[in-house]
Amino acid sequence: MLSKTQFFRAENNPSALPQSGAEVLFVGRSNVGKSSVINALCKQKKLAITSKTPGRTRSINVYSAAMKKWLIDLPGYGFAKIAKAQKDLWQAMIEDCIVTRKSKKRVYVIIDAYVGPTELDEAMASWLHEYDISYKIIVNKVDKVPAEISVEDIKLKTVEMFEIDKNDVFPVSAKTKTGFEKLRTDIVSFLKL
Ligand SMILES: Nc1nc2c(ncn2[C@@H]2O[C@H](COP(=O)(O)OP(=O)(O)OP(=O)(O)O)[C@@H](O)[C@H]2O)c(=O)[nH]1
Ligand SMILES: [Mg+2]
Repeated sequence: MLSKTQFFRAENNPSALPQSGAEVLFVGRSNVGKSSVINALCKQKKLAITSKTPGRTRSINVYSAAMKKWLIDLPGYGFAKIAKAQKDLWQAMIEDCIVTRKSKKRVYVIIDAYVGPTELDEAMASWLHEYDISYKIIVNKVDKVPAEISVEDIKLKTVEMFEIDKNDVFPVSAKTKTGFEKLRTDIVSFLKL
C-alpha cells in the first residue's frame, strides 16, 4: 500500500502537472514536519528530503502510491527568514496547486503540537473552507508535548479551534512513529488504494 510509494516528480509550475486520479496534499508551516510525515506514512526514511533548517522543500514534490494516486509534499508557509518575493512565489505555488487543478483531492494541514495552531494555520484553514476544499488536521510532534498534557486535550483544542470533526484530527509523531495507523487508513480509503 503506502509503503510502495515512489518519487514521481518535482514541479515548480502547478499547471504543468497532469491530473491525478486522486491526491492528498500536505501543507503547513515550514519545519512542521510535512516531509517527515510523508516518510513515516510510507515507512521509508528518505523518500522525502527533510531538514532541521526551515525552507527545505522548495517545489511541488509528487509521490506516487499507485497509478495516478498521489501524495504531494509542498513548501511550507510562514518561514520568516526568506525574501518576500520568494515567499509570495511559494504561496502562489501552494494555492495554485490546490485550486487550479481539478483532480479529486484532500488537504491535510499539519500543525505543531508543541507550538499549537498559528494565525497562518487558521488563515490556511479558512482559505480552504472558502474554496470548498476538504481538509483535515494532522497534529505532528506530539512527542514534544510535556507529559502532563494529554494528546486527547490537544485533539479537543484543535477540534474547537478549527470547528472540525474529532475524527478529522490526527495526532502523530513522525519521530516516534505514533498515531500513523489511523492516518494511513484515512488516506488509503480516500485514495481508494
Ligand atoms: N521531535 C520531533 N521532530 C520532528 C517530528 N517530525 C519532524 N521533526 C523534525 O522537524 C524538522 C523539520 O522536518 P521536515 O519534515 O523537514 O519539515 P517540513 O515541514 O517538510 O519543512 P519544510 O520543507 O522546510 O517546509 C526536522 O529536523 C525533523 O527531524 C516529530 O514528530 N517530532
Ligand atoms: Mg519539507
